[in-house]
Amino acid sequence: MSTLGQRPYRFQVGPLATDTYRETVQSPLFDPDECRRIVATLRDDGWKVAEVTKERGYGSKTDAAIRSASTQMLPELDGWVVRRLVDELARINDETFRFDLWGMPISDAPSVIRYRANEGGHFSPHIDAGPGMATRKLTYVVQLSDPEDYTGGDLVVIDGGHPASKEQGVLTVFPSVLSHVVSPVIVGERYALVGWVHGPTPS
Ligand SMILES: O=C(O)CCC(=O)C(=O)O
Repeated sequence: MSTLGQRPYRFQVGPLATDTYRETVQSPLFDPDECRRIVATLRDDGWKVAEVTKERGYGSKTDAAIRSASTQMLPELDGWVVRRLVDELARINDETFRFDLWGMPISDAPSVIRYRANEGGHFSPHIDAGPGMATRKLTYVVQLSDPEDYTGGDLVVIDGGHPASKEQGVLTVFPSVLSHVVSPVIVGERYALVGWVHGPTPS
């Protein structure tokens, strides 16, 4: 018997759930027509420059060398898009990750990210969880663009997992602690629906 804090603690032999930290799960979520409908709800004047977290997680800043993209929150957070997304994320979490989750805070609500070739659209390698965003557990990305509409713009989960499908409407989910990158868009533009599911404890 050992103690951790005040509690008696016994080391246990048992399965460790660490494998789920290296998974990337993909699943078709919307058909091409639905993807076009989602993009059509976005406001032309709704785009903001997408930011990156400052060193040590306190606040955010723009830095086009790290990330060049525009973002806007989904205009409808209580409609069919989010309902379908939430149902599928819950199913995937129950089946694969089994993280303790409490949901999506409004400050991290589903947003559409736009990467344009003529703006050098990309996102350098990064992780989504850490200081200032410690309760992010799962990152999700839905490809809203037809892959014929752009070249480059590949989402690659570097630290484990599989390369993300570029197929329109496919949802990719992975633990927010995994490092990932969006390669530069060379031609055209790419839209992706991106967000995070949070849990009660820091990652
Ligand atoms: O656009 C993507 O595919 C991923 C975006 C991303 O990595 C992020 O917002 O953290």
